[in-house]
Amino acid sequence: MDSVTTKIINEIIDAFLLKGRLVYYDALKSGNINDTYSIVTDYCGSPRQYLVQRLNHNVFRNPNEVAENILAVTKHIEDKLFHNRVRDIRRKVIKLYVRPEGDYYYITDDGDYWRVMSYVVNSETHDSASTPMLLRSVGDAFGEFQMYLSDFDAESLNITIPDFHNTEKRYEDMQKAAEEDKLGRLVNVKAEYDYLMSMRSYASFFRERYERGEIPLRVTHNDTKCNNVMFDASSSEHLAVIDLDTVMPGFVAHDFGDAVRFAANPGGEDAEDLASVRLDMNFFKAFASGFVPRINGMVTDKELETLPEGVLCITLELAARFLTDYLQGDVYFKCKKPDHNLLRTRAQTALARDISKKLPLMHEELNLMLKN
Ligand code: GN1
Ligand code: MG
Repeated sequence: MDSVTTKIINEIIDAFLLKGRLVYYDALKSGNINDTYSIVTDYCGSPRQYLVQRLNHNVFRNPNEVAENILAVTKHIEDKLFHNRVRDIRRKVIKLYVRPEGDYYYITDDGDYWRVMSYVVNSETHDSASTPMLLRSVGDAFGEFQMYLSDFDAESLNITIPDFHNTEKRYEDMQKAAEEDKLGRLVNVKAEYDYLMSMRSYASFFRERYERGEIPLRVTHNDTKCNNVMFDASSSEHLAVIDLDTVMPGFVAHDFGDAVRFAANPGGEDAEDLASVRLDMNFFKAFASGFVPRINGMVTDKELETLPEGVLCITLELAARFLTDYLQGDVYFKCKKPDHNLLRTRAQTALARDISKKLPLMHEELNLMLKN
């Protein structure tokens, strides 16, 4: 344990009046934005576990609005679980801790925002989907999340990151960064840039349908990576959906698409071997078989019809975001290895190419699924 973090974690324990004395903490490495630690305290001889997180204040400009959204959404889900007489509610929805003064953050002298969330004992998350069964369960969890929030007023949510899934804006930012090319890096991603620009017409796909009144805005999670679903480590039952910082009004196809983008690519998001990057149709089917039955009946036919385009659009969008960050000097996403944003750009662009070829296949599979 390094002494700086130990000192801060002890301050957080005091600020939130957490039970016990710090025994141990561990950094959880999977996030690209916030810093997360699991901590263990000793409370009169018995261990207590919590999640402690430093919110990236540059990305989330208004931390209190993030907390308000999390509180509102978790309360809504909790009420539903209670109403449905679900047991072990604390394992199915995370809790955000509040300080005695009523604050949801401890702010250090450096201006860092720290918060505390419940830790679900005997749980695990998966950074990749090892089996179709697991992915079906991830689909079920995110579909259930949609369902629980289907009667939540989307308008009442704060916009924690403006234009988060505004693909047109992401394209504009990429074009601007390419025109500036301030680090001379464009030459390394010219092929990827040209491909993404050739697909630009997709950037307006969902906005146009929304403006024509064909698809509505709903409460969406907006970061549906499979590692944002917790599982019971013994029974493999899915538990809480986590990482609620970006819950905002959005399109259901984006949640569907982002989950497939991440989990149905066996190469992984930042694969170095591009030959391993593809959309695996078995994984696609597995996710859809968990997600679609949950939302079917609640969403419109048009929303169901456009789920495959969600996979393509969100992949193009993330490729554009990685490319932009690479050109701007790696200022947004945490880089965990050299040229990380370059690798991410290449992998997501390769994935988008494969996804665009498989659009008809995805439509076919979904049509079959909906007929049965
Ligand atoms: C970021 O930090 P993490 O893994 O929860 C990003 C997502 C990207 C994702 C790509 C607030 O999420 O939008 O899809 O990286 N979150 C934010 O791995 O920008
Ligand atoms: Mg996230």
